[in-house]
Amino acid sequence: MKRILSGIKPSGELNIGGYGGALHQFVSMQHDYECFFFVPDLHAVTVAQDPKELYQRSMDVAAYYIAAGIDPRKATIFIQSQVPAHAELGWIMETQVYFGELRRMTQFKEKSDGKDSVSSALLTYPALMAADILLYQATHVPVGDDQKQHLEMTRDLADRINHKFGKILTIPEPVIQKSGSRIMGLDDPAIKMSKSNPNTNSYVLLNDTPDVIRRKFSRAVTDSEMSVRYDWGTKPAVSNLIEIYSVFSGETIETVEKRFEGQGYGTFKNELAEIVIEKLVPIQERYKEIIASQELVDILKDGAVKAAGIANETIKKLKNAMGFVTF
Ligand code: AQP
Repeated sequence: MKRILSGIKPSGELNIGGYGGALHQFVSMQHDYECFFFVPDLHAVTVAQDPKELYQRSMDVAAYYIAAGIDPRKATIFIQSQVPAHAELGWIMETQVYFGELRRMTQFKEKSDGKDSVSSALLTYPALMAADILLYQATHVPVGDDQKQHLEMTRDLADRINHKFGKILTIPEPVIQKSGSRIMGLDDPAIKMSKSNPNTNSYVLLNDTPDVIRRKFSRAVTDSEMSVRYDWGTKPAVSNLIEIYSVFSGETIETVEKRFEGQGYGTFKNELAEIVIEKLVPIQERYKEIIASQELVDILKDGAVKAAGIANETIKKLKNAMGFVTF
C-alpha cells in the first residue's frame, strides 16, 4: 500500500497557505494512502518558541487536522516529540549528510540570512526531516513547492544509506498538487504566506472571524490593470488570489477566470472572502469542539503508540546494519 507522511510545524497559528499547500491535500489523500500526519514540534524549536505557545499550537495543529476532515480512524495522527525514534534517526542522518549539502539549502539561507546567531538545528533541519519520512518507509510525501529541495535530500540520503548498509529504506516520491502549492502573502506576492510573518495582514488565519477575513482580502494588494487574469509573470498578486479562490472553491483556474471576466477587483475580492469564510466557519466550529475534548488526547496517545511501533522497526533494522549493539 502507498504510504504518506507529512505535517505542519506548530511554529505559529495556521493560515490558509498551510491549508492550501498541505492540510487541504492531506484530507483528500487519506482515501488513497495509508497516512501518517504528525505535528513536527522538534522542527518548530529550530527557532526560539515560547513554551506555553508551543504546547498550545501543537495541540491546535492536531485539532485542525481533525477539524479539517482527517479521520483519525483512517490516518495516524501524532506529535513528533512523543516518538523518540525521530530524534534518534535524525542524529544518524546527520552522520550521513555533508555540511556542504546542508549549507546549500535555500530555506537555511533564507532563515539564517542577516542573523547573528542561528541554532545549529536550523542547519541540520533537513536531516531530521529525512528521518521523519524514512522512519515510516513512506512511499510518497505531499510537499509545497518550498520543501522540494529537502525532499530531494531525503531521497539522496536514503539512497546513500541503502548503498552503504543494504536496502533498508524506501525512497519516497514527492506529490505536488497543481493548485495551492505556493500561496503568497496578501501584502506581497513575492513572499510566501508564512506563519511567522510579523505583518498580520499578509495572511488569513484558519481562525480569523468572517469580518477579519473580509477586511484582509479587501486590503490585499492587486495591480492597476483591473482584470481578473491568471498570469504569474505580469500579475502575481491577482494570480495568487485566483489560486486561493481555486483551492477554496474546488474550481479550476480557468473557471475562476471566466467567472470574473469583465468584473472589477472589488467584486472578485468580496466573493473570494465569502468562499473562504464558507469553508472555514465549519472547520472553526469543529476545532472548538475537538480542542476542548479528551478525544484529542486519546487520538494523539494512540497515534504515538502506532507510529512508534513502525518507527522502532525501521530504526532497529538500520542500527543492526550499521553495527550498533541492539540486543
Ligand atoms: N504559503 C504556503 N503555500 C503553500 N504551501 C505552504 N506550506 C506552508 N506555507 C505554504 C506548506 O505546508 C506544509 C507545512 O509547512 P510548515 O508549516 O511545516 O512549514 P513552513 O513551510 O516553513 O511554513 P511557514 O508558515 O512558512 O512557517 P514558518 O513561518 O514558521 O517557517 C509544507 O509542505 C509547506 O510547503
